[in-house]
Amino acid sequence: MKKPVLSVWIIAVGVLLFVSRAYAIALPLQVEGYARETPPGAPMSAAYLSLHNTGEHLLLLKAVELRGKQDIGVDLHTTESSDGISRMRPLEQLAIAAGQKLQMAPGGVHLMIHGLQLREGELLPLRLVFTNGSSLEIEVPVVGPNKADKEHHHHHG
Ligand SMILES: [Cu+2]
Repeated sequence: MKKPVLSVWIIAVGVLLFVSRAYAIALPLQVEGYARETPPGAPMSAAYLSLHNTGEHLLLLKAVELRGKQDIGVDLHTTESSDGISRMRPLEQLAIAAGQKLQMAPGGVHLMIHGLQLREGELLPLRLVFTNGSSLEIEVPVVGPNKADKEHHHHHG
């Protein structure tokens, strides 16, 4: 009895692997963004992405990694205010609905980068990991504080 059950599982896992790999090749996501230069003496900085899901399925971003530096933490945060005080809260995952363009912004959803000094002009190599097993590698520019503000206003203008 056990052998047939096991072989069915192997086939099922094989099919799943094939499907997720095929899906990864055509991840329908347009990403833009920037990171802010780390202020002098600050232990962390933030990055903001715009994620446009051009596909027909919900995408769940579950992790962001800094490529080549696994000891550096990149956290998904959201900002909540209660009693006039805003606090950052970690997000387990970030949902991007089909057709939705999710815009991270100061005071909202953002990426928090710990343990790395970001300098204006650098490129930050990130890997976005999704719950369906696919991932996307991107690079975002590091901008200085004045430029980041201009960029922010530009997106909303
Ligand atoms: Cu944060």
